[in-house]
Amino acid sequence: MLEKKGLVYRSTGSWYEVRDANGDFFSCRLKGKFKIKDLKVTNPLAVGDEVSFFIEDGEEGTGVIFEISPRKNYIIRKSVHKTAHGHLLACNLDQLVLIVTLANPKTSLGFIDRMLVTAETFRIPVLIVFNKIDLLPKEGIEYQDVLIDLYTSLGYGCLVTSATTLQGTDDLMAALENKISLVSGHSGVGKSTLINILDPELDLATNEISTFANKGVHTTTFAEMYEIKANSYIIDSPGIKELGLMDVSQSELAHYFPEFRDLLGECKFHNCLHINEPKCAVKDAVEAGEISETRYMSYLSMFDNHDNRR
Ligand SMILES: Nc1nc2c(ncn2[C@@H]2O[C@H](COP(=O)(O)OP(=O)(O)OP(=O)(O)O)[C@@H](O)[C@H]2O)c(=O)[nH]1
Ligand SMILES: [Mg+2]
Ligand SMILES: [Zn+2]
Repeated sequence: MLEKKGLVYRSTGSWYEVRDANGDFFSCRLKGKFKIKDLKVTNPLAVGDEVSFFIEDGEEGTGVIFEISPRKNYIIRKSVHKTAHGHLLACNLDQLVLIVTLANPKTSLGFIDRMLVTAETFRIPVLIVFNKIDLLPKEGIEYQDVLIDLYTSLGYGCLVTSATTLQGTDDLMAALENKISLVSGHSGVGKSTLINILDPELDLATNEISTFANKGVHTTTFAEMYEIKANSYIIDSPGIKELGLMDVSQSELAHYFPEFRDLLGECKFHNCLHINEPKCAVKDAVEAGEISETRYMSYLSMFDNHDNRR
């Protein structure tokens, strides 16, 4: 029996593709009765996890995972099927690359802000990529510039791309260097198309928007990691329709809005929730135009998410 360590590159239900330090791949199962402490999840393992596995004599190429190394961070959403549980999207990330578009299928600010809050729970840096610029009319570009100003001022990276004209794709490649990046966003925004431009050899499946918009079909159906360049890893993942927050209580929520965070000591009540309390520094800042109204609306929407009450 041989013991090895490796990185999970792909997870498809009960099988995991794991790459060891030599670059060899092994198809692994989890050892029976695998329990993860303190984390209620529908998938115990995700892409980006570091695992220890053993290979039984005579079983070349397949292995059994018996340990998951402690995670430095992860991106998690509420499970669509079991709402008390989370679903891990990916683990041990250096950055989240959030692909959005103001063209079709248009990404809402509410969705962007939810993704940002999720990343903020572990302070994972976020790069927001505004794709499909080739399809935007002039007014759309002006509005996009307003959003870029807003999110840049909050400390998030922003990039404008087009998979059609290749605008911004060199900058995107540069932003991925020497990092493990999760690429996420709605279905059809162009995640796989952009990754194919960065590494044409991958030849990932992509699809016309009409096919999934009508049937709700996602072209990419599971997350998979690719080394697009030495030491630059990118994880393509299935589109997300709605992002249910996990592990974010009402009292913590404001801490995950960087522009609120800076004001939290200035509210009259130390336990202010910034909803209808008097002398609230956050609400005052919204009224003074120092905090964006759209961000405050997103805060209220996430706050009202009943499942988060605790
Ligand atoms: N005009 C234009 N079309 C684009 C651009 N980027 C992607 N597309 C098109 O958008 C459609 C969807 O692209 P995909 O790459 O499959 O989208 P995805 O985000 O991977 O979708 P899922 O895998 O379902 O999550 C395809 O028809 C692409 O050709 C762009 O910058 N401009
Ligand atoms: Mg895809
Ligand atoms: Zn307040």
